[in-house]
Amino acid sequence: MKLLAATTNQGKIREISEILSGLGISVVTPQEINLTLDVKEDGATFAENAAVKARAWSRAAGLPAVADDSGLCVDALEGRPGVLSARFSGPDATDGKNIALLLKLLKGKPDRSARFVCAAALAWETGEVIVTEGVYEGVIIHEPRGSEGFGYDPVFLDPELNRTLAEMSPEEKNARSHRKKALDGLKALLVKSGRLDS
Ligand code: ITT
Repeated sequence: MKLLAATTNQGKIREISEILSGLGISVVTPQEINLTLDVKEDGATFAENAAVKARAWSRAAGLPAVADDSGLCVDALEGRPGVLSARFSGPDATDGKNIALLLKLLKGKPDRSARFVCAAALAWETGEVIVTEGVYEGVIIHEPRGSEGFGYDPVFLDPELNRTLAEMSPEEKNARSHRKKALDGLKALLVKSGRLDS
């Protein structure tokens, strides 16, 4: 089965490819097939945005496509940045600016609990789409730690391991992350429907 990783985020591409490896699925990237697409993400939920992205990329590529819409939901910020995580600090957002804004908004707030949410959508060229979700609970620390991963990883601490996601190897993050849980859900649905061998 040939599957397009329907994302422009290199961090996601690395993780999706690694998590889906060994299943007899050949993951191709937009770069590899010379495809660019700007999909409007104006859904209110991760699931809606993931489905819109998966359908659009699948149609454009003529291939089944897996899209990921994900983000960080912080309790003390009423769930923000949520679906706006990528552009939290504005149109010129970078991971560094997003983290700086997050730490500024949390200054003096005792509740540092947060979760990463990932909706994974798999769309076929027919427009059929399935969506699953995964959640990773953690806390936001006061200073970035570690250099692995991407996005908010340096400030997201796994309380059980007492390490940030940026202090974990890719294998460690991919064994427990919100993305891993969402993609495992997709795999299970594919096996159940007979589209993938278990
Ligand atoms: P695509 O839409 O092309 O997939 P994007 O980065 O714009 O790329 P999203 O709209 O889903 O994707 O935004 C997700 C953002 O949430 C991402 O840019 C990070 O800031 C954050 N994020 C999601 N998963 C993360 C993870 O595993 N580690 C750190 N930050 C993450």
